Amino acid sequence: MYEHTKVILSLLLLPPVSCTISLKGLQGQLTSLDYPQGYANDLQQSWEIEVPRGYGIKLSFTHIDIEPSPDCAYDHVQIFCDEILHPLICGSNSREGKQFQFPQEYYTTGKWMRVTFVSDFSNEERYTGFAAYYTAVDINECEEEDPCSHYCNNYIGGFHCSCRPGYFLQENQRTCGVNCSGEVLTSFKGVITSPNYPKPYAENSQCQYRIQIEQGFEVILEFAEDFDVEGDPSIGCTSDVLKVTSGAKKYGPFCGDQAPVVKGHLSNVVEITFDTDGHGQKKGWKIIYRSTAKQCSTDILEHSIIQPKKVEYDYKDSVQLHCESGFELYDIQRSEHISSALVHCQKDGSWNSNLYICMPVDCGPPTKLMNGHENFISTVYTSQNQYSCEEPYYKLEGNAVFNCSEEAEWIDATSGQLTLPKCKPVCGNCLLSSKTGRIFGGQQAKPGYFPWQLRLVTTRGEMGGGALISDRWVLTAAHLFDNSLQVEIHGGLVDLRRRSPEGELPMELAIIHPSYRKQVEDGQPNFNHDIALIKLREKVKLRSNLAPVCLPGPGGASLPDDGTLGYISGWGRMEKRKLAVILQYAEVPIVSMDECKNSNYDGPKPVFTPNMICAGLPGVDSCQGDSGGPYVFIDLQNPSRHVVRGIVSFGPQECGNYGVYTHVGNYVDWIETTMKEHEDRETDLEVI
Ligand code: 4AZ
Repeated sequence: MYEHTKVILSLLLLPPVSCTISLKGLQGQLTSLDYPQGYANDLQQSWEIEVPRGYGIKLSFTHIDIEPSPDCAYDHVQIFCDEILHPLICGSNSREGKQFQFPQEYYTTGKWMRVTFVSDFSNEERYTGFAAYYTAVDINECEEEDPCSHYCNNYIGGFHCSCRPGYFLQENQRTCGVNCSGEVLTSFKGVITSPNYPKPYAENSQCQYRIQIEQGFEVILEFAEDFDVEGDPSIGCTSDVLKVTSGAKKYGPFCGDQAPVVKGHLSNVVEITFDTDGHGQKKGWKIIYRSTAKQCSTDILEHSIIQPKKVEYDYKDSVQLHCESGFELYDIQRSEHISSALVHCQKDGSWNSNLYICMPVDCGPPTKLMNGHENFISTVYTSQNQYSCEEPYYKLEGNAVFNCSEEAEWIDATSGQLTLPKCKPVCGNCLLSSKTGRIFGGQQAKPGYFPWQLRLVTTRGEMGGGALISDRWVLTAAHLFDNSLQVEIHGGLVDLRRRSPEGELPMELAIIHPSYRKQVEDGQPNFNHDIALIKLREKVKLRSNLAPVCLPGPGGASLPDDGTLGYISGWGRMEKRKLAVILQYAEVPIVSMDECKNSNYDGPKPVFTPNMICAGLPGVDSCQGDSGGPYVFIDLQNPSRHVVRGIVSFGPQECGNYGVYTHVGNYVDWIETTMKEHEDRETDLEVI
């Protein structure tokens, strides 16, 4: 019933009176309202006590007389401090016979406390309330928190940390560390250890060491075997950590009891940091460092030779540079070739050799071959050139492949010699397919059938023929020069109404066989040795209708059997006594000399010698105007070639029977020696 009444009345009554009192200072007093007369209903009082830093608060109740209730639910005092809400306080410590089970003194470690007093809407009797005082009390932080890593010194209102000898108090004023930073080692070798090594290193330390040696040198680090740093490297060294940094290279974190290995060379600046946590007793570490000059590579310059030759080169080393054979040293800055250069190994491990290059020697374009071609891509050392000739009129004599040598010369790839190959005229090739015909009783030639055929006209207007036997020599009959010292020569012709692209081929020299004797009017005709050579002033450019015929080879003196067919060609007289306009040719057989000897003669019988060939068929013959022209045969050894075996010389009787031809095979030696003799001789235009 009582409980019930309280609830109903509390709903009907006015809201409780509340106030907050702030208390500052080292001591003070607080009492419930109207103490000691008795407190009113519906009170709500609170005190906020605050003392200076470094102090705690001691609150002592001198008097408590508050309406008791189960769990102090109606009226009570409550204390809140150090984040703890203390149990509600009610009852009386001064009434006789009443037990009071609450503490009457409260302490804080913090500097703040709140006290609240609450009364409800009714009191069964008068209660005086409470009275309490507080004092600021010194806190012994050293005991309570152990805030210092080494020594803690308490004083009223605070504490102070101090360190063991060799340590200093760090910025946080709590922890002691060692002075292990700022050391810079500049010598080329040395030792760095953890603080106190080999005694246990200091806790709570951030050590920084720096090795800084001269540029151009490199640091090599080695850890002493007895490495011992707190932590487990497999989980990333969470306790104490040793790290090494050099430029972009980072090593570590290192910890544990295995000496780490820092491989290779570090730059000339190395930072070592060692951070330790607040506990642990480990021996630490020792780094022995040395240094080496930054090395330059042995590959200084492509294709170069260096002196002196060493396995490795250090900073400030210098070498003399030359180039390998086939290369020349080139000074890029001065734009000139030099024989050698002195280069230095620089601080950064590079040579100052980028000012030079070893350039391959340049052979320049290979010598041009007359009537040939060169085929090359480059002209520098080791390049290759392949010569070829203008086929099918010329063929290469000598080796085709030439290499650009170390001496900047094109040398024969096989022999190593400088001698160039030559494009030699190809003889005896023609477009003639075997067709029977007649010259006197012959048929018209087509261009290319007889490319060696030349037309000769003496200064007296006598017509004759000749055969090109090289690109500079003409074979003809000696008797053409009986009345004239010079002839006009035309080549590359078939139809006389057309002009050849070459025009006239001027003669340089005519050489009549030394045994030939000029024909004497009314004397006995003697055409023995009717052979002459003409050297042209210039070599002719061979083409399809201007190419030499072959001379008989060794053993050419022996003639093919009687009846063997050969070609005669020329612009001489034809059946109707007219000179031909289009080159005529005919195939005639060799016949026995008796046929010529036994012919009918109007005048004196000519002289017959073994230097002559008798050939012809009735109605097929050479005639006036054909003299000096060739009588050619297919070479039986090489049927694509034609060989000149005869020169139109004379006719024992009227044209149309047998003709007599100079037996060229008997004169091959004379021809060759004469040509050789005059090959390179500058001779005036003259007849010998
Ligand atoms: C001449 O007078 C000539 N039938 C050439 C050859 C022959 C006769 C005369 C052969 O050039």
